[in-house]
Amino acid sequence: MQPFNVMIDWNSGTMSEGDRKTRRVSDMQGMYHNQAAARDALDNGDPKIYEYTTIQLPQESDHVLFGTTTVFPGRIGSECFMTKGHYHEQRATGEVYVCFSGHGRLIMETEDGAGKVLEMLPGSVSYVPPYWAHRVCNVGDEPLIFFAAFPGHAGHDYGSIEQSGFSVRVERYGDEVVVVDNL
Ligand code: PAN
Ligand code: ZN
Repeated sequence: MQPFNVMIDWNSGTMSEGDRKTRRVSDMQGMYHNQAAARDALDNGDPKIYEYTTIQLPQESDHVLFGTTTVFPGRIGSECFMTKGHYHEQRATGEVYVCFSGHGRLIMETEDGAGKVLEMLPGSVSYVPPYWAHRVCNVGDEPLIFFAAFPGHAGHDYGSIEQSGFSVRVERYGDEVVVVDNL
């Protein structure tokens, strides 16, 4: 394989190569705590929650996959727009998130019951260690744009999160951001 460049447009978070996916409320059924608010959002235009691009490379451990994500600002009820979140299928793979613009929270947890929430802001580089599920919430009024890199063989396990969710959620009231237990 030959080395190559890709270009990232930091205003939008789009990348010159790779497969861009859009996630709307309809793609995240049951993930927001306030189900009535989620239904309202669905009936009112099914807003875009986030978009992400992943470079197309062999999904092998010798390679490093990378991509950008743009989480749009907004809330479903009080809960901030967020990514679906996932474990890596190969649990023993980590990831690096580099935030370029906007303001967010990175929610992480393990199957052993450990949890951690980190702030994401321009210049923050967050390390997601192996075994930690991860989800990003936009707590600001601007798009939250970040870059991610992870081992090629990581794979994505969305099912575990779809079934049991994360143990906390991030809500915003006025300018106050709160992390609430999902009981
Ligand atoms: C990221 C995520 C991206 C979208 O590249 O895939 O932010 O979030 P979901 O995958 O949870 O929909 C990553 O963590 N890759 O491993
Ligand atoms: Zn990941």
